[in-house]
Amino acid sequence: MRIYGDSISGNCLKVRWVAEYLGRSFDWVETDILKGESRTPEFLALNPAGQVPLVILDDGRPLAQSNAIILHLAEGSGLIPTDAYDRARMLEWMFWEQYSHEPYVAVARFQVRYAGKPVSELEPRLVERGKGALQRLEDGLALSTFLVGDAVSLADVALVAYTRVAHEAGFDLGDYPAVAAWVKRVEAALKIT
Ligand SMILES: N[C@@H](CCC(=O)N[C@@H](CS)C(=O)NCC(=O)O)C(=O)O
Repeated sequence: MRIYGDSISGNCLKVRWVAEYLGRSFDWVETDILKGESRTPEFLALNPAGQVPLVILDDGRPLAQSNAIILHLAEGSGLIPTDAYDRARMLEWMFWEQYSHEPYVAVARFQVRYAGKPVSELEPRLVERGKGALQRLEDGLALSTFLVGDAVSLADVALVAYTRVAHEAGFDLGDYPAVAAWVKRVEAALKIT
């Protein structure tokens, strides 16, 4: 399997972490999005969306979208609950991550860390929505060890990716103690350093 990814991207790291956790062998093809390497004609032939992560499976089939990729890689593993309702709850968190967390927390981080914007100049709506997403996580984790019950799942993988670096956008995880403790638990469970 070949994974095209940029190591600065949480979406790409999700794929790397799941592949490593499951002991899958892969070649990592570092693809620098800041240099436009996901927009070259060669890359667009592999993924017309022009984005990483992208995997080329062992049989040559391509697959994009981080959460679709990790779902495929983890099929049949302990990272996906067997109970149908719990599996759907895992997906609930993963869809929420893409629409209501990543567009604020990850975008704010990109603007500060990689585009050089001061935190004070972030669009207020981005900050407000990012804080709202972190509070939603805090509430969801108040009574449980992981996002879906007592075992680490793809929901945790998807949501830890940008939450663990939220401070790079000026968010203070000290305001969200359950989230801060959960980040450490997920990093330990997945052996992320
Ligand atoms: N929803 C997609 C987002 C993919 C995405 O936006 N990738 C970014 C890096 S995080 C990218 O490739 N940006 C480069 C570009 O669009 O040119 C996923 O979860 O994989």
